[in-house]
Amino acid sequence: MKRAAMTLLAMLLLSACMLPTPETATTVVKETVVLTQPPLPTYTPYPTYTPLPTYTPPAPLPTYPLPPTPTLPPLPADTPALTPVVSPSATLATGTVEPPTPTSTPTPAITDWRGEYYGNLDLSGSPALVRNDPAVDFNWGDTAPAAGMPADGFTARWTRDAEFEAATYRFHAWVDDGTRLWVDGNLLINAWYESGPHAVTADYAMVRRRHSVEVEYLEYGGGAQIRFWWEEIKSPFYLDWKAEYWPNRDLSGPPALVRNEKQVDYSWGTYAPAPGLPPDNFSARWSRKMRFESGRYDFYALADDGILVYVDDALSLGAWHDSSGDEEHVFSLNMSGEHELVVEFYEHTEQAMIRVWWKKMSSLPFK
Ligand SMILES: [Ca+2]
Ligand SMILES: [Ca+2]
Repeated sequence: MKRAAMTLLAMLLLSACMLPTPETATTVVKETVVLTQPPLPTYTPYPTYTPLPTYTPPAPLPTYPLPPTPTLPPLPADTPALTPVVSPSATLATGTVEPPTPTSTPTPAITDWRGEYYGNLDLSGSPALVRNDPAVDFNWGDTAPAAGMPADGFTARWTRDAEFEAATYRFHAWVDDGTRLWVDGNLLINAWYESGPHAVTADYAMVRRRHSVEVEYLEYGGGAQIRFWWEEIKSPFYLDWKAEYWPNRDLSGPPALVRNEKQVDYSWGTYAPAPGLPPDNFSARWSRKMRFESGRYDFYALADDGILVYVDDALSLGAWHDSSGDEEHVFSLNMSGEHELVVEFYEHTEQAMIRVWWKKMSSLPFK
């Protein structure tokens, strides 16, 4: 009896569901409309121009921060020569002049690193200690770095100038807790956090000249150590373009800067291409090997000022003269397989920019 009632209830529910309700009818109509719509057009994919580089818009001008002004040690207050003005009425007994109290202790001669030590976590205020450090190579353990300094919760800064060659350098730090490295005001290592001993490194292509190097150190607690050094990378690998820069207009002498660059696409304006290079009267060469799908390519170039483009040692574009950069140079070549590309550039005065790019125009070579 109970089962019969359940069966009856189920049948009633089923039939109720099968009854076309207004909502169901609407749904069916909607589905019909959708089904009768014409099929979406199929989009043929864009022809792939591999291995063309992606045409990213010109990068915003990098900021070239000026090298930080070195903070000179405060000059010891000179004891002024005592030249009391003796008026005829003055007596020698009342003419005693107190020499001024020196306002700071003289800084020792800095021949290596200028080390500044702070009894706080953010290098704030006047350093508790300034001294010459022959090397940034310390393991203080649980002790203070100097008398009058706390064993925990201190910071330090070492600064010096040093000569570098036109090469890529690897900067190393082995540190507990944190460190930051600045070269010419550029932050290369930012490891400002609590940590046990650990290694941090940064690679940087240096302009051949003197540079300011600044190492900051942070000790929260526990052990305290830092060792900092650098080495020249003898055989750097240029993944993209090998870029070389000269501080003259004719690419003469050894380059002042050699580094990898992703593209030949710069608008330097009136700025130098890198700190340490001049903003005017410089030159550059970009070279790379690239593999091209077979076909005809159009090459484009803009330059302010002069530009030469070589493909497999053959001069393909020669515009070695001052220019405002408005003239778009175009030349066409049949390319297949690996080719060597070389772009040379010079900047005379005022604005400076260069852009080189290409497009595959056809898979069929032209005659
Ligand atoms: Ca520590
Ligand atoms: Ca110019």
